[in-house]
Amino acid sequence: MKKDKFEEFKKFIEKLEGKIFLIYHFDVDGFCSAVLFQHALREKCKFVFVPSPPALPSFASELRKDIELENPEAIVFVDLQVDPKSDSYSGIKLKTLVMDHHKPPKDFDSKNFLHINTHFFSKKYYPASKLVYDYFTKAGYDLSKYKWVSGVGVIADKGGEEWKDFLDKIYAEKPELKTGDIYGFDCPLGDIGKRLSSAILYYGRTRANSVMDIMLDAENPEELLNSKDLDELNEKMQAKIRQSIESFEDDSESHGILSFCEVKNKRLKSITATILSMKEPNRIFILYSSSGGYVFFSMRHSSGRIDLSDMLKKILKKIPGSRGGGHPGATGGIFKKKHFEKFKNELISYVNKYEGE
Ligand SMILES: [Mn+2]
Repeated sequence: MKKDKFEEFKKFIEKLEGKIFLIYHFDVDGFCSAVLFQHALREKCKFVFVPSPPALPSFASELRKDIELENPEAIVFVDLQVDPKSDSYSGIKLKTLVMDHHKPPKDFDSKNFLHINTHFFSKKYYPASKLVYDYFTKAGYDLSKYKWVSGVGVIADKGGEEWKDFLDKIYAEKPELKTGDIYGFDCPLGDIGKRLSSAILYYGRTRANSVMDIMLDAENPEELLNSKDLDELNEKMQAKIRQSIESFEDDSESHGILSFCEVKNKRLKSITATILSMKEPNRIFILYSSSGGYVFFSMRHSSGRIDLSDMLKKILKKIPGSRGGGHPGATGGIFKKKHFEKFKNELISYVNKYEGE
């Protein structure tokens, strides 16, 4: 089997029909991946969109109930890491496809389970919306009209610098988008990402379909750039994000290059951590919230000096019942609240050791 598993993908897609559960990472890249997937197959499949956080203990049981109720033909995960042999997924026997770019601990193929991950065939940082776009295009599905959706996902997931050539193709077709910092956030495609991420934050997981509908309906980037609704939401959320960043100054606790801060609005964790980390790339920001006896955290670090994904893997091994993962510069996860001090101390000693080297 070739590592890109493209032939297996093609076969899987050819056979796909009927009702499909499309489970996507609840961020802009995840949304864009799901939208592209549906545009490619909307003639023959009916999609049920399920937004997913990267880690939530109740999610698998929720999913099982939904499967029983809706009886889908297959399940597709985009921009998410799923282990079919894990306790939370065991018992789900449906045909499953995973298309992801989060660093997997191992490969997960089995009889009904196809796991495509960019880490198995590319050294590049490869956002999921680019992976979905590339595979469908290579398989002969015409997504050229929605190339810009992939561009939005690539930029929002901080992959713009890696994929300049791809973005240049979008700019060649749509020169009106080529203004500002064209591979970064301050450009029209970046603006769409910001607006969508505000809408995602505003509606939350329970009303995620409101955002999904806006995106599925958009035939071109102008519709999203000129939308008054998105504008209003964006203003509202940007004000809240500014507040959250201001309160970080008062509420945070620092140890060396590590800064911990509990956030009041749990939805703002990851965006606040991202913005703080862009301002101070050498620090590591851990923003967290707690509920139901669990701590949920987002961790960010932009300088690239420490690989957060490697660090987290080592630390979470020592914390029973914890889950998490992500990319070198951005991770998230969950553990029991009673382990908070241990989590903090493990991080401090890991970083101290690392800095000592
Ligand atoms: Mn992603």
